[in-house]
Amino acid sequence: MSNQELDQLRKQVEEKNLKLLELINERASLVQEIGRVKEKQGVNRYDPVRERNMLDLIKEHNDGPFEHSTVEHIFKEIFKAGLELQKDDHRKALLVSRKKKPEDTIVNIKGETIGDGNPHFVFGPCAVESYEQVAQVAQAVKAKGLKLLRGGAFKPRTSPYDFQGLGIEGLKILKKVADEYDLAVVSEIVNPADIEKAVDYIDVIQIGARNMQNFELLKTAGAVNKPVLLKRGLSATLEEFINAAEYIISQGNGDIILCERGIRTYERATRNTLDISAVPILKQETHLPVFVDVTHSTGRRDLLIPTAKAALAIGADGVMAEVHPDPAVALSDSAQQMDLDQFDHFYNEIGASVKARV
Ligand code: PRE
Repeated sequence: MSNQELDQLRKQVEEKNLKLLELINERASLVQEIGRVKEKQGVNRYDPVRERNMLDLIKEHNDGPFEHSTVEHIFKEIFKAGLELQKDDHRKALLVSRKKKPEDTIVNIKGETIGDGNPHFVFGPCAVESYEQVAQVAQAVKAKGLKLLRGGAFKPRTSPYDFQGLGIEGLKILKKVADEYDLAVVSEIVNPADIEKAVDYIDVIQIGARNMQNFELLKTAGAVNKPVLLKRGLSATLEEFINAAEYIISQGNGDIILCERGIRTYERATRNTLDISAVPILKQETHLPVFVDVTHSTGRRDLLIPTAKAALAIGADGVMAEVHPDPAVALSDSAQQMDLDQFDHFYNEIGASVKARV
């Protein structure tokens, strides 16, 4: 074959390439439109029956030289790409999406501006047990110039026979301590009916991992004027996590902090597996601040410092960890909470790494 002939054929192939390109993009625009219609109708994006019918029709018209299986493979890839495009459009349309709002959301909690580019910290006991217990931790938090205190009053426990928390009494203790030490408190609420009452006592509503897809709770939290710290579910994908946040923002409340707290995997060396790459992904996909709970993700005191450093290094807006004056006698999570000396050491170490970063 002369070079001239080859050049001629290649030129024709290039023309076909451009035609194909035009056609697949025209097809993609139609598929995007279908996606918008389906979104409005609340219909599943993936439709295998439709795909099968299209493939059958395509095969019926296939005169070769490609074999049916090859044609099917190529078109299956085109369907897959169209589906991805529909999903991408869906993500862009979410109110929590960075595409919808490019600038970072800053959540202001009594002057503590989460998401402002500086690291922030939430420390406190797993559960509120007594005024004295919370006050001792509050004093240690205050001594470090910190503002945010955590403590659980409603405890969703794996066993119904484990300590369930002090309920509203626990919130009252948190409020008293927060007022005395000029701190802001984060506490988990598990029942939508408690939110209205709870907002008088706490500064941030925490929605825990087990309730990440409790849609009634999410909607109720979205309807009040109070920041929400939303933890990732034990087995939730990031897409599910982002949609849970969307439930809150869709009701009008955009003051949301996302919190990665480890996911359930086959690995037993840690209580959960800290999905560290979730942090930059959530920061890219959403405009919300992202925290890492190093206590629940690892369940190991010896890993709190390295994981907190990793969280801040990868771009987390803050770290949450549990501190108890006497973890050995704690009514919950006794193996993983720091005592006050360990807390000092932890904070010195993290403080040094934060300074090294700036
Ligand atoms: C389309 C995309 C995904 C579905 O699984 C089936 C078909 C396609 O690419 O043709 C379009 C579409 O969403 C639809 O026809 O319902």
